[in-house]
Amino acid sequence: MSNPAETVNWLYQHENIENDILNKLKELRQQYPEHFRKPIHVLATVHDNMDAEWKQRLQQAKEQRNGEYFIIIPYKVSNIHWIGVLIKFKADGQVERAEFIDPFGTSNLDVNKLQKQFADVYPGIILQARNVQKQDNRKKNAELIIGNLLKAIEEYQLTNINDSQDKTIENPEGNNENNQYLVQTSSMKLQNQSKSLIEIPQVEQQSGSWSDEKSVITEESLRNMQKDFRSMPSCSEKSIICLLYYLSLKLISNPIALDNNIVQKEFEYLKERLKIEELESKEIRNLLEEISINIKYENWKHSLISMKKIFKKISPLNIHELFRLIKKVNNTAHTIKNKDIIFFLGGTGSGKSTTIHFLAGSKMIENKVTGLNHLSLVEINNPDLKHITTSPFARSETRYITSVKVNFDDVGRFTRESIILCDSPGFEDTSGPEVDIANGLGIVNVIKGCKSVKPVVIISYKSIGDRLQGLKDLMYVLSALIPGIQDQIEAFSYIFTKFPEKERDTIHALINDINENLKEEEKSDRSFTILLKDILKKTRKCARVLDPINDKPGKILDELAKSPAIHHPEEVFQFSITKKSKAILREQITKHQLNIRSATERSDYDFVKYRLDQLKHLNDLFSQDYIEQIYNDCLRYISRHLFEEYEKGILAMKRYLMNQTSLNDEDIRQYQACMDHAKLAKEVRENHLGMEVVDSTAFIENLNQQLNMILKDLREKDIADMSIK
Ligand SMILES: Nc1nc2c(ncn2[C@@H]2O[C@H](COP(=O)(O)OP(=O)(O)OP(=O)(O)O)[C@@H](O)[C@H]2O)c(=O)[nH]1
Ligand SMILES: [Mg+2]
Repeated sequence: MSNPAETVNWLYQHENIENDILNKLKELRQQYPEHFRKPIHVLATVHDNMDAEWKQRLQQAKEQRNGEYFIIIPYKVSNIHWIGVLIKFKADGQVERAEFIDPFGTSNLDVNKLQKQFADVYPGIILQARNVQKQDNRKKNAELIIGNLLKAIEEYQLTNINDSQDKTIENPEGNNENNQYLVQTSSMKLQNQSKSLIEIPQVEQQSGSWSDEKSVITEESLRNMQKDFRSMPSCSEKSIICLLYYLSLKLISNPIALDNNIVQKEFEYLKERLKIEELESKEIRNLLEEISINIKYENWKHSLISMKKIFKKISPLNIHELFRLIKKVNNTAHTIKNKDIIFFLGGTGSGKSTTIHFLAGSKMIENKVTGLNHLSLVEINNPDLKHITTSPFARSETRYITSVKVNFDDVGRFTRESIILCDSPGFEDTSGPEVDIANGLGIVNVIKGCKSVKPVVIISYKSIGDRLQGLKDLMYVLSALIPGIQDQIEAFSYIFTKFPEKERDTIHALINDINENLKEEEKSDRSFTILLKDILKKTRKCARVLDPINDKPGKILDELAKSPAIHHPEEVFQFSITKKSKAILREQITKHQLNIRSATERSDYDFVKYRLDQLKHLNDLFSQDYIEQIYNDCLRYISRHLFEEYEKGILAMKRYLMNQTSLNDEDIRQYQACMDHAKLAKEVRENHLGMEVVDSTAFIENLNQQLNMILKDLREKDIADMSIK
């Protein structure tokens, strides 16, 4: 490997900005050598008016091959306007990520030209815009470029989890995987927050959260796992999440991953914990056997899959994930309280998030990701879009309700008006019970707090193709959510996505055909027929079909701004989740109850408190009678247990003291143990049980009382003896 100090090459005649980059880099390398280990080549400036330079430089970038390396290309758009380009190459010479930084406020950069020539040299790879603070000062412009380029390099090197070597992952699509990886994880931190580093293969039914069978390892999921297990008291669940974290690190070949002994040690600890907590079943024992063998042979992928199965058995609902999603939804609820909103609804993958990006002014280009058609976002200007990601995959991409404020003058309308667009996850339980439950709760919290709501249903070509099955499914959810949908139907709008050019003027006829050929049971589905008639009515003149690449957002925004709304949404919307999610929530609550009972018997009050806190929070969130009943039942159980221990302890002590038999060490230890248990329960008592429940001081008070009684007794005996004398 080359000496890093020599890897900053003065390859070309440089202009000032190159010099500044190199000087800054030198300075940073001295301060933080570890952050800039990999070679970084700064190429000569590209001048926008010199046609061949951009392509030439991109070719030169390829030729620097020496393991993994970064390329920086300064690009002069005009005398006062620079941008910076960063390309990261993998050891095999493939581009791992490519992005450009354009901080100039009034940029007239021709992104299409930049992209097009880039695609000529690196087909299938997208040069993405990194989101940076915008301003118009030339000097600041250069500073921002340098700062952001070097910050990006530092981040990539530090978050080594990005530098996946994919060693253990089968890559069925060959090179496409790289493209997907690039599209999904590179560039804007904005976009890659929840993007996959690696996708774990599907084993059983797909669900969305990281605790499920099919899920992805992302920087965010790793961070969440770490945060989760660190916040938990010792228990099997903690140990499982910790192991999931270790195994995920192993799987992505992270150099900071721990040595195998640590994984092995945690695994042994988990086995012990499962026994202590009486959670071992035959199935779990079999899975543990499998994991044991897989860890031995360093088969991290299968170890991870089996570990996830154990997690699902122990915790069918990932409570941490649920609370996280609900918190995010609450943030959204807070930002749009008392506002007029446009709420986008539709099946998974129908194009809700893409439509919102389009309306908020993002630019996209058409390309393929692992063989699937996709509109990749290449320019995102609205900062609210940072959590709105899109993907061509069947699994649900959006995981919680998010809002975006669009100022009309930012998207080419010369008015001061603004509009709030709300994205939502697809209303199915394919993304896992956590998303479904958080969404069900979120809708009520978010929408009920708004002043008015305009629902926009996104209908993709595919959902018409399946004879509106997707739309029917959506209607079931909507009718549970809006019980009196027939009174609100005027407020609904429809946007059609992904329609091939020649199909666009057939939408009304297609829907009409479906309407005329409804089966009897479909006709009796009132909500569905109401919706279908409304679509027919609203597509009669012309259907609103979206072409996110060539259309301009202004017209649709104007129409949406003028359309009728649902007022008093708090009277119209109600909490609803799927039956399956309901059952899982119940199952988890019952598991909490069992956990609490068994932990109380072991006097493991840290764990008892942890579970009680969760139960209480769930009860506060859902206000469901059965949760409250179980919570109260747990409190009664713990209070009774503490009282029984107390009674047992003081009775024994009383016996000894009254009979004045000598106390041995064991008797004192037993009394002490009872007292300690009550001490451990201090926080449970303070936070849940109430002060009337027995606490540790009662043991001391009892001892004092008994000793006082004995003393009094002795004194009285003494006086009696004296009087006899
Ligand atoms: N050609 C074309 N593709 C689209 C359009 N809208 C969405 N797509 C593509 O369809 C896929 C899914 O789009 P998303 O916007 O992520 O869909 P979503 O409804 O937000 O999906 P979830 O968040 O999973 O519920 C992506 O690959 C998009 O690029 C469109 O109008 N035309
Ligand atoms: Mg989405």
